[in-house]
Order: sequence, then structure tokens, then C-alpha cells
Amino acid sequence: MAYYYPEPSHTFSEYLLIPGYSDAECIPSNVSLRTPLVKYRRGEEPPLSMNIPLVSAVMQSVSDDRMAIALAREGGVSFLYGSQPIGQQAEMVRRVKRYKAGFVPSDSNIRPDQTLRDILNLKERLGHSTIAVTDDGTGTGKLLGLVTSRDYRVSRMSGEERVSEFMTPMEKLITAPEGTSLKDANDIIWDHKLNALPIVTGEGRLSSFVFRKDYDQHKENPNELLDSQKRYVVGAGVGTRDYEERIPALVEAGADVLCIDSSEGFTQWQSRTLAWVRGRYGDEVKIGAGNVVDRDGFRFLAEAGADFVKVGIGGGSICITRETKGIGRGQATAVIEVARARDEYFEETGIYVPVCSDGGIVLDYHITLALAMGCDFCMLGRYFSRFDESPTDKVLVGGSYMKEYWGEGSARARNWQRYDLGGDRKLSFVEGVDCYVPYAGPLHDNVTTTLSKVRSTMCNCGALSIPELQRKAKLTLVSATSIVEGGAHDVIVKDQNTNR
Ligand code: RVP
Repeated sequence: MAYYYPEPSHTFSEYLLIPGYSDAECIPSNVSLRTPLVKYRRGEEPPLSMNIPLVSAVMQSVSDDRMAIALAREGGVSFLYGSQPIGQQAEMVRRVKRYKAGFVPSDSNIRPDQTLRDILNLKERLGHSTIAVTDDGTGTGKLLGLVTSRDYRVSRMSGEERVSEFMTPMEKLITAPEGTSLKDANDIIWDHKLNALPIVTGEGRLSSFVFRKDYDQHKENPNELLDSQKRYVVGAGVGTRDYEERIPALVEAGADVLCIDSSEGFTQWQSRTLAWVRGRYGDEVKIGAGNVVDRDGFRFLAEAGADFVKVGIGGGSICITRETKGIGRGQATAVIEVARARDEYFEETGIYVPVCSDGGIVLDYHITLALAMGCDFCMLGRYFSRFDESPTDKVLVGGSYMKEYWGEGSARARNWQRYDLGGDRKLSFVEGVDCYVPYAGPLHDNVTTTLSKVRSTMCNCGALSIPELQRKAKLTLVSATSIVEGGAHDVIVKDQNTNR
């Protein structure tokens, strides 16, 4: 006979934290959000930790190199999506690793024989007002000049003028040679009152730009997550099919951590993949696995050698796995059970395997709840997809800006394989949807707000660190009626957007 769980499974919105005693030292600025990313032995330091408990989802519409740089700058990690050709994913890893904080490869470039109209189109499409003029129109061509909005006057020009006629030519530009330090670049910017300083190779090719605003941003990010060579830390998603080719390519490109990405991870496919990694690289390559939703799934993956275990089936905002296949579990219940299994495993073996709560974070406080319930960090898709740095287009829908967001199990995401690998495997059914999410601006501003809420709630619980929150948190299930009471009620709210 089938096994029936005695209790229904619950999700985050059904829980609240009960405040605990906080002393005068318990203020948000004293809270540390540092958390382990991969497993470690009792009494030892984790080989890889994060400064904030957030990772971005292994999804086409969420995690590319731009997102990875923006999130590592805040102290978290992106897992670059694996649903793309191996070489392309490895190149994304390389771009993150090559990125020198403050030195930005130029993505708005034009040839001198193009026109003002082309400049305006480029500006509209990419939103950058500094455009490099290079001989071949690429970001690494020979630098011939720059165009900024100070170089043209749309109202007095026809649009057909050639770029070479109105650009600021090379001989009038201030540039700096490759190898210039960020500090020196910044001094040049200040001395000459520049907005952007082109960095140029010995052969006169454009290497990157240093922007005034980026330098300030760099200084503002004490949490940034760097490897031993001061490069940003980056993760990458892998599957259980082509791992023998994909993993070596990602490792060679410099990926710091991998994650087997699957909606259901309690499988021999995953243990085989983990065994292959351990056989080839020992413990040197870090790889998480998942997803699971119970103790058995956790133990299976921990024993198979996973560096962290990811939890969650069907709770993702774009996920229809529960509707399509009838599998899954309320995310809170899943995290609570798996975190207990993690503690039990730690007691038994002395090995701490971090747990990641994946999907279903809707409101910022859900992150605090997930941490209190025992996870070490959260993976978010929808949340990050709304920001400037996500790979998708910003579009105007019904008068409001939206970003596109689609599930990895949607037809849209899966098509890459059918097209790019030349296969003709039929999509039997989809497990995800293609949708819009409201555009929310820069990642930095949003993450700052979200984490200030997390820190503040932690102080309400008397906790200055995530482990302390896990020890001290008192959680209560709430009735359906009190959930209604939790939002604004019995009033007419003026502006929904400013009240969250
Ligand atoms: P959310 O943050 O709620 O948007 O959820 C993101 C998570 O949803 C991902 O990390 C992944 O586990 C899951 N996902 C991604 N694609 C799909 C799907 O198409 N069903 N689900």
C-alpha cells in the first residue's frame, strides 16, 4: 500500500517567525550573512563560502556572464545555464574570469563609415551613451574615436552624416595603456573630467573602458566574492547526459563550482555523474546535485558525493511540474525535512553538506524563513530575472516595462537542443511556462533592499549570523485567515507598487 504522509506539506507563506530577545548589539550592521557553498568537515573552513546567501538559477533567462558578474559583486554566485552548447557556456565562464572589476569590455561599437542613424539605433537598443568607433566595428578593433551625446545634435542633423565626420577622433582622446591599474585609471578620469577612459593595447586596439560610475560602484561593494586570483567566483549548471565533455570544458575555463541541474535528482543518473567527477578530479571539482524534497533524496546525494544538495520540486514561479506530472512538495516542508537530514548526516559523519532552497521565493521574507528552516542559501530565478543584468529583453507591455522569463522546462528553453544539436527529439510535454515579470531596475539596489530586510528580521530573532538564526528561530504555521490579516486589509491601498 502507498505511504501517506500524516501532515500536508506547506509553503513559505504559511509560516511566520516569532521574535526572540535581541540585545543592543543585535543591529543590522552587525549581521553577517556569510554562508558555506560547499561541504566541509567539522572544525574546518568550507573551501568555498559566499558573503550573501543568494545564488541565481541555472536558467537561460536568468544566469549569463553579466548576471554572474553583478551577483558576485554583491557576494553571491550565479550558475550559468547549461542549456546551450558547451563551447558557448565555457566562453561565458571565461568572460566572468577575464572580467577585471572596473574594466568593462565595450559592447557598443560602430565603424567610422556608419551613420548617425546607426548610432541612435545602437543607443536605443543597448542604452549606452558612449560608443567606441573602431575600424571593424567590434569591441576589440583598432580604436579610431568615440561618440557620446555631446558629439551630435539630433535636431540639427539629418541622420545620414557619417560617424567619422562628428566623432571625437583618436588624437583628441585621453586613453590609457593596458596594464593601467584601476586606481591610476580613476585618477586620469578625475584629472581630465572624463566619463569614460578607453584602455588601449600596444597595437592601438580597444581593450576595455573604465567608467567613472563603475569605479564608485566598485568601491561600494566590500562583499564582492573573489577567488584566490581576485577574479569573480562563478558557477555553472551541468546535466547528466553530456557531462563527460561539458565538465572538463567548464573546469578548464575556470568555473569554481558546478551544479547538476535537474527537476528530480534522486536518480542513478546523478550518482553516476557524481562518481565520474570524483573518479576524475577527486574533491578538487566542486559539484552540487538535486533537486530532492525529502530525507531519502538528501542522503542519497550526500552519500554519492554531492558538495551541496538542492531542494525543491514544483515550487518555481514558472514551473508546472506539479500540474504536469503530479510530483512535488510544499517548499517549506521540503526544506525543513532536508535540513534535518543534513544535521543528522553531520552528526553521523562530521561532514556538513550545505542545503540550497531552490524556487518559490516570492517575498523577501521567504529568504529569511528558508534560512531559519535550515537552508544555507537560496536559489532564485524570477527574482533575478527582473533586473537590468538578466539576459532577456526589456519590453513594454500595456504601458509597463517587463522582462521576459521562461522555465528551463518550457518549449522555448528546450528548443536550443533540438536546433543546436541537430536532433529531432519531439517535446513530449512541457514542465514550464514562458512569461513576463515586472522590470525592477538594477540588481544592486534590489539586493541591497532585500538583504536589509533579511538582516532586520534576523535581529528581531536575536541572531547575528545564519547559524545563529537556525538555532534560535521560532516558527509558527498560520491559519488561512491570519494570512489574510498579514497583508494590508480592510483599506483601499493607493499604490500597490510602493507598499512592498
Ligand atoms: P523561481 O525563483 O520561483 O522563479 O524558481 C526558479 C527555479 O524553478 C529554478 O531554479 C528551477 O529549480 C525551477 N525551474 C526552472 N525551470 C523550470 C521549469 O521550466 N519547470 N523550473
